[in-house]
Amino acid sequence: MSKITSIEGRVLFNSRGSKTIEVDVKSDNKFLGRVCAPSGASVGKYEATSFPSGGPEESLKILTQNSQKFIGLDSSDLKTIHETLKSLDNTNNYSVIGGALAFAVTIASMESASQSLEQPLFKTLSPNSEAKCPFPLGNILGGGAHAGPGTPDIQEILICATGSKTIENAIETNLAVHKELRKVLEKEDPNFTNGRGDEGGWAPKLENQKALEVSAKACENLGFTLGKEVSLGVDFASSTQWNEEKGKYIYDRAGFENSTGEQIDFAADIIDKFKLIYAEDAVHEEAFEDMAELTAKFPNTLVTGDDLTVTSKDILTKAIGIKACNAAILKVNQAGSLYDALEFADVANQNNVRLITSHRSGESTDSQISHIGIATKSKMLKVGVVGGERVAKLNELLRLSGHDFICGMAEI
Ligand code: 2PG
Ligand code: MG
Repeated sequence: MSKITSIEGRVLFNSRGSKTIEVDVKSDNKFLGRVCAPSGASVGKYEATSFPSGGPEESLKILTQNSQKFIGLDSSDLKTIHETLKSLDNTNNYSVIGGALAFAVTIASMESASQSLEQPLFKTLSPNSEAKCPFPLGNILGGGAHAGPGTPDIQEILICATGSKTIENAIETNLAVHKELRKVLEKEDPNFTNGRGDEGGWAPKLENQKALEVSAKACENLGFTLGKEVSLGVDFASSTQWNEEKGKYIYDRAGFENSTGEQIDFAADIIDKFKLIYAEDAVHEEAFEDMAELTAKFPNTLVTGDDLTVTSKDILTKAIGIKACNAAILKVNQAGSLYDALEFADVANQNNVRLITSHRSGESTDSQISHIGIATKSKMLKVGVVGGERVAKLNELLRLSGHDFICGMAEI
């Protein structure tokens, strides 16, 4: 058992250039766990608040004023560390201390404990289970809240090398599709600037259907059959389009509106036509019944909740009750602390809801989420395809597989 001997933080920047908080937890004066919190652009209504009203500086001040409460704790005792945070903030959305602080303190403690135990983080989080590698799921074309005017309303078109037998091949295949898509886009529009969205996916001036077609074309050009070697996914991020007052989904960029029924058909047509393996937030964050309709219709697609389930075990339990989804995103900072997120993972795994551990659009170069994906038995790891802060997570999977820590790919 190693004891926390120091804990300190600092304010620095994420991949979008926004301020965030980083925390260093040291055990036995030498084992360092360092974690920097990410943040989202398309944020669910019921997510933990990233920072209190005073921003990252206020979270840092709270940490500094309360650091003594963590000194002497066993750095691997996640529950006690979580409870210490809860003693500073008993709100259910971390609005007092900020979910980003809860994220950084809990993961940095477990990282520090792993250093002292001389084992990878995923083993500290899940000591007894067989480690499988999640399939990387990456953004190849972006729009919505992650890219500017003229791009698709749909937030993300994703690639997953579903036919790959190794992590090396899966990563290489995703990279090849991303590269080929650039060529297809340059042919389609000679003025395409090679601009990319927040997560490294291309950000062309195209409407939704065309964006999906060019993505499929890139796969075909490489000799791949959709649904075989590779599969496409979509994060509709539909809460971005949802207009509560009108009771409609407004597709500003493409210039149409969908009633709730039309939105279900819109998503279903895309799932069918492009044989999607993965469909995230196809309806808005409170449309549980509509999601259930899609889940019943597409048993072979991961009909996934993100803003819908916000890594909350209570909301997931509600979703399970009405079979709203068969898969769910796990983002630790949506929940706040790692303890909260692991509880959510247990509920998902006990109820056959497949997990996808995910990055945020504003990221750090840390790679602990790769370990969290393995430890939670996630089927996929949604971390992008290119960009230093995205590749850091993929490279960590390669490092672990190179050491024989992981045996085989997860079964989707
Ligand atoms: C999402 C995420 C990550 P953000 O909606 O799934 O891709 O985006 O971090 O902006 O919420
Ligand atoms: Mg999403």
